[in-house]
Amino acid sequence: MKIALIFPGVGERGFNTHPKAPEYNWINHGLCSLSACAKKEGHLVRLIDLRELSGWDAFKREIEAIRPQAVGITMMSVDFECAIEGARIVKSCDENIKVIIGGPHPSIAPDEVAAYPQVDYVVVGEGEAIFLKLLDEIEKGCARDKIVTGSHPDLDALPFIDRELFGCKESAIDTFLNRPFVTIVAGRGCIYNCSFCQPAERKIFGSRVRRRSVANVIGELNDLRDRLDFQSFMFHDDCLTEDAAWVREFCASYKKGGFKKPFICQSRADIICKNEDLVRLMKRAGLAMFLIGFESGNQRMLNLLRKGATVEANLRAARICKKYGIRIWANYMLGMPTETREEVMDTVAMIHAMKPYRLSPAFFTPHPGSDLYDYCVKNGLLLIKSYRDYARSCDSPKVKGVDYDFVRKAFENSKKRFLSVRLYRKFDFIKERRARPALRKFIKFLYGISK
Ligand code: B12
Repeated sequence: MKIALIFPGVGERGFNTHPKAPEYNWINHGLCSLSACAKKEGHLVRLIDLRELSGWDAFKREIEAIRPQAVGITMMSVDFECAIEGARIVKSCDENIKVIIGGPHPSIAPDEVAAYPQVDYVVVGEGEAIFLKLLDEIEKGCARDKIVTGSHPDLDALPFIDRELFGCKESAIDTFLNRPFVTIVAGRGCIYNCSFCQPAERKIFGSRVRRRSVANVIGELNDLRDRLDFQSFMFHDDCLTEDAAWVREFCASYKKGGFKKPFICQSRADIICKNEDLVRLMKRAGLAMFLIGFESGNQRMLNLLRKGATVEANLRAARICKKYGIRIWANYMLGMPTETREEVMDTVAMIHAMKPYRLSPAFFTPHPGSDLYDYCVKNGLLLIKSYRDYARSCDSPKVKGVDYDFVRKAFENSKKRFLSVRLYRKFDFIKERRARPALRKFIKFLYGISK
């Protein structure tokens, strides 16, 4: 069968955005995996990446040129409108083309997606096996329910993803990482229970984490070395370091395989604090940066987020990374429900105290399928009106009660170097624990006069 896979990732930044931000030309692993499986079965697969197109007319021309029998569209909540519009245009070209939609949003809210007449099938969860089954049934002309549920595959049994679908080109997330840069998914699922994410991810990947064997991942890296001569890579896993034994085995095999290229991955403050030896081992194997969701510098907020970490652990984790020369990409959020100005400033103070290599602030965004989203709905706090507002940037208010003018200023200030931070750097005594409340007060004072 001739299939078109569609990446509608223009919800946040619009068309023609492909080269503008590094992560905006990253491949989509879900589609690449579906493509590898479909090609293995002999199907012809083409990609339409909306980020590369000038607009909907160009999309229509692509569909008319490819004339697929079926299209597979992936969908995050932020891309809802683009995915649905894409499906409408597909049907306007030829109503016999079957439209199959899967991904995070359809897995969380299948009925909402199935309500659209231009959608033939909505896939809940992981799609490899069910996608092939649907293609087979479409070919044979069988009918079945509109909403279908996928199954959790044995990841080692899947073919390596089809990176060629996206032309293998991915920009490095930072200039210190050389190109060719590649992204890898070593496992699926997350054991943690953060309220801003779960239970949504469990609905896609199940409650257990399934990780590929180290040998399988090394096999893919060997392949990528031979074919692309990659110079650096990133693990996309939600929390690679959650399985310390896996990471230890990986580091040993990576070194044994003669790999020396730097890699980066996500981790958590509590894990870093509890496993300093693991951090040292990873550094020796090539770890160049940890992306860490510190999220907040206020304990009440960390508890609300069910982060399972403390402010003290956040600060300690940052110190451990610095000790081993590991760069920190600090993810944090401002504007949580019920968060006070003082609590927002606690995060600003924490970030200034950490002085991470990279700052990655986000306006808290309640995502459908998460407990904090439900909390916002239940308490009448949800202000999001358009799917595009599910982006982490902030063009319009997301949560009732949040003073966005204040949060915007705090957001900007979190990225600035305060005088107090320079003092903090200079005078060791301020680094002492006892002095921290005073430092916090000082930062709040400075913030007050800078308003
Ligand atoms: C890598 C990643 C990114 C990359 C995306 C790169 C890219 N080009 O796709 C970057 C950093 C750019 C990114 C950005 C954003 N992301 Co993101 N991201 C991830 C992450 C960590 C991994 C994705 C991944 O590769 N998963 C592994 C693959 C195999 O799984 P999959 O894509 O879900 O695909 C499987 C199934 O969903 C299904 N499936 C998917 N599509 C289809 C299509 C069909 C036809 C079928 C049958 C099946 C199917 O089958 C696939 C194979 O089993 C996930 C968390 C996670 N663990 O998945 C978050 C996640 C997807 N991101 C999320 C969010 C919120 C965002 C942002 C909105 C954040 C922001 N900046 O504001 C943006 C959106 C930008 C966009 N639209 O491109 C949320 C989505 C929540 C939601 N309700 O939509 C997630 C789930 C994180 C979370 N827990 O909150 N992200």
